[in-house]
Amino acid sequence: MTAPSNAPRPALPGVNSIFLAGPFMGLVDSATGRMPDAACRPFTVLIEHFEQYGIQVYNAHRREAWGEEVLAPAECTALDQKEIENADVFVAIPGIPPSPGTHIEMGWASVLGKPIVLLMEEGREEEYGYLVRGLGSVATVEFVYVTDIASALADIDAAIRRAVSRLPASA
Ligand code: 5HM
Repeated sequence: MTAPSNAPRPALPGVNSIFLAGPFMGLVDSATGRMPDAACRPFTVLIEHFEQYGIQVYNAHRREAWGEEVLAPAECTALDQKEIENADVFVAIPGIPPSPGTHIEMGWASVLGKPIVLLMEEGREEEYGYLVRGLGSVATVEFVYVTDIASALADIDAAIRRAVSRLPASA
C-alpha cells in the first residue's frame, strides 16, 4: 500500500500548459498602437488565474506587448502553431466580430486533437459561425457562456477539467 501524498491536488489535473487565443489586431487602437486596458483585461485576468496554479500560459497578446511589438506574419504564425502543439489545453475567445487569427487557431487545435474550451458571449450564441458552434461534433470542445470573464473563472476551470477528462487515454 502506498502512503497518502501530502501534496495538494492540482486545481487542473494534467494541465501543465494552456494556449490562450482571442481577438488581437481588431482591438489594437490605431492611435496608440496598443490594445486599450479594457480590451487586455480578459487576457490578463485569465493569464494571472492560470499562472497562479503554476500553469505555463502561451499568449501572443502578451508576447507581442499588446500590439506594441507585433511580430511578422510568418514569425507569429509558425510560433503560434508550435505553441498550440505544445499546449495541453487550448482556450479561446472566438470574438464578436470574429477574430480571423483565432479561427485559424481553433482549426489547428481541433485537428491536433487538443481539448478546447471556447469562451462565448452570453446571449449572442447565434452570432457565432456555424463551424464554431458545430466544432464539438469533430473535436473535444466545451463551451462556456460568459458575460464577465473574471466572474466566470470557476466555470472555465470546470470546463477545462471536463474537456481534459473527455480525451481518450492515449491522447
Ligand atoms: O486576427 P487576429 O489578430 O484577431 O488574431 C488573433 C490570434 O492570432 C491570436 O489568438 C494570436 O495567437 C494570433 N496572432 C498572433 O499571434 C495574431 C496576430 C495579428 O493578427 C499576431 N500574432 N501579430
